[in-house]
Amino acid sequence: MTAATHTPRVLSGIKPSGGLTLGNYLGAIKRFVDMQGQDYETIYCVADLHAITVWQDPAELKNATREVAAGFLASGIDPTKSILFNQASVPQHAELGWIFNCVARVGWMNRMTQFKDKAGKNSEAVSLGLYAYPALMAADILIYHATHVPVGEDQKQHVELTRDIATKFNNDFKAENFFPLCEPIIEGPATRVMNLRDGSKKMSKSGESDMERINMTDDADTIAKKFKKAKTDPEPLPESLDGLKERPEARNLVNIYAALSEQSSEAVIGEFGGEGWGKFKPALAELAVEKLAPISAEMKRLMDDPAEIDRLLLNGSEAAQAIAEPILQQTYDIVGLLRPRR
Ligand code: AQP
Repeated sequence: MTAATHTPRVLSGIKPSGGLTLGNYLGAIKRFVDMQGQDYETIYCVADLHAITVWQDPAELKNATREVAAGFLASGIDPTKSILFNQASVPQHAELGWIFNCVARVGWMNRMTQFKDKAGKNSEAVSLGLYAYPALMAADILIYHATHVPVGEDQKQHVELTRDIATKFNNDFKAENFFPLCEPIIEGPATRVMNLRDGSKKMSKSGESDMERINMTDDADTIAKKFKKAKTDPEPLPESLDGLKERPEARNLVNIYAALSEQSSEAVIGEFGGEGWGKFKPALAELAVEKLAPISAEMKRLMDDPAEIDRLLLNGSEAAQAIAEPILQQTYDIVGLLRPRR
């Protein structure tokens, strides 16, 4: 049995585990929007099943799910061009996820650095779901036979694991090429946006302090304040990129500027090399406000009509299931799972 041939298919998602950050925007959403206009079939999901691998307040989760959907839509994901849905409304993800739990090896999971980072010293007490998360992520991708996965740098290892799972499944069940070997797409100057207070950590939704991240819904004053207080060093910006090698915080701010202004980090250094932070930080804040303010205004408008967001997500979930269900049924047949029918 071989995989159906189809146009290159893109799958990616974001967890509703807190407000969207500039890291999510530059590392993921902005690139999802760019791929929509190219020669791909694009499928994007709000990964609510991944969010609950750590505690989420049930009273907040539905709202957070709609807010991530609003973030996608406000940034330019067009439901007539892309399929947009929330993961819990397409049960085929979880069903294939279980099969992949039985394909993936414990030794593979033990090597996942994101689990080690998130579990920290507390690894005995975290949920089994947090440990198994990458197998569900593999299912998110492979339930659509997706071929391309745009992600930030932090997710590269999970996409590589997805390839390992696909290969082992295809070999174990002698189902040559049934699951394709997907490619991670990690491009541009902002594939790892760093924490504003510590340039060795990535910017995260769930980081401890609000000052370490820019939220997509922050207002202009808050954005200006956060960049002003962002950790830097006393040196002015260097005249060449090489001069940023040992300066993680400075490099991060230059990369953010580059990604927001859609130019290379070299070009930013060309413009600001030799300047001090008193000039660069206000310019960065102004640029971030210019790009984020219209998105956050549109998110607020969309969030005023949750029924409309739900309607769009329902359409997306029907379109997603139309692709996922036949692939799940083929998978069940390959594995030999009985489904008596009337
Ligand atoms: N700092 C970042 N820089 C670049 N890309 C990033 N992404 C996340 N943070 C950055 C990318 O956003 C997509 C969605 O990520 P996710 O929400 O599913 O999971 P995450 O990577 O765990 O994101 P957070 O913000 O760090 O969430 P929490 O704090 O809840 O764990 C992915 O493509 C990711 O690479």
